[in-house]
Amino acid sequence: MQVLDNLRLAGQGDASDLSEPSAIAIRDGLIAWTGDASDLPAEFAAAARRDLGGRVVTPGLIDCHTHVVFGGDRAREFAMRLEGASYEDIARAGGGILSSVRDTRAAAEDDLLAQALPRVDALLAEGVTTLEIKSGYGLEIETELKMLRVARRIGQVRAVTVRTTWLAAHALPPEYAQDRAAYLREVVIGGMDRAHAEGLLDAVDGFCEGIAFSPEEIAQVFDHAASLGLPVKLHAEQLSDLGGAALAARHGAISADHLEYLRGDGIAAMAASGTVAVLLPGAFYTLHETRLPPVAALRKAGVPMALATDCNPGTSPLTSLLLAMNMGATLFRMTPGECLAGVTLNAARALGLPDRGAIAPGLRADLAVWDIAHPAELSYRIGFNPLHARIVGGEFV
Ligand code: DI6
Ligand code: FE
Repeated sequence: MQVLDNLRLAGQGDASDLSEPSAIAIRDGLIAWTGDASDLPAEFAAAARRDLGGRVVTPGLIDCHTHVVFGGDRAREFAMRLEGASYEDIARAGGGILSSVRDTRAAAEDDLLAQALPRVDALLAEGVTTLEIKSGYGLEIETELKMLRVARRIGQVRAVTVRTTWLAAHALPPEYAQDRAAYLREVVIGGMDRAHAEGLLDAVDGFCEGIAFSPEEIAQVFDHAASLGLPVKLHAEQLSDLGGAALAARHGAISADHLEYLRGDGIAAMAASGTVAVLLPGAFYTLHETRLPPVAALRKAGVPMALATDCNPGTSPLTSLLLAMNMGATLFRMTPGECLAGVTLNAARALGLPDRGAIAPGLRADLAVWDIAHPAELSYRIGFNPLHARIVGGEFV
């Protein structure tokens, strides 16, 4: 039991709100009470107290969409794109995702972990306490499972909750170039069964795009996920509009992600199903995308919006969730309050985690303590990290 004292709460509703000096009582890793210290219930009177010096406290940040486990890098491809090659050109020529697949297949499990940890540490250094990690650079069962094991090990060697997502439907590997149906059946669906049986899965994702999988193919993947009781989410409308978000919504998806090419029918479907829109400005920026996700229309329709890094070697080599917030504001015109909700409450919803993402009794005591005067500073600054401390399950780390 402990009491954090002399702090100001942000991140509940609009980030422009900042509470009067308050206290948080923590018991068994959960938030037990918050309020004015003079009202502290007697049951916490004997608890150890920690004075936070008037600092701002938010929920621990949640990066709800990453591909942070992968082998190698794609700096050469970055140079090719600057010389004019498009992301799709490179993918169709066997580069892109497939180049990371070669490096990920070749890496030993320990090596893959060693390559991922510096990226993870950069995220944690900015207050991340929950991290989603997708498979999808194996495209064969053993390597997909290896990625998921590495992801789960990250949650053991670092103080962070890791949620793992099956993304075998990320690209078609060359060995199945002549038989897409067999890839879906044997690797995407067969491997999902294996990963689920080994307890390695929290959700199922797919890449619905011309260079990846069609809505009909994704529907098969989603039906199988549903038969295993796994929630689904989708990379949708990133490069074109195939109706992926509406498909995801029809399957009760917890999120649809990217969404630059999303239109009104998809927005209405997401609003009706409560699907979170996960916006990924790092990919928008890296790809020199000019089509903006329809933020104003999502806002108007009441679709919850989250922000994430999409940390991946190709389209978003981004390991800063604070920079994703800044980009959400500056590039996508989200308000600072929406950006903060996007990496806390709505990111928790995008992962199907009702036990976190806000500061309220009964929720996990995952918190971030900041050296800032106002929560909007988290979105306003560029390349500056004001984190004072990270608290995970009630423990300072
Ligand atoms: N969309 C993305 O932005 C990443 N995956 C996806 O489906 C890109 C992955 C990569 O290029 O390695
Ligand atoms: Fe992604």
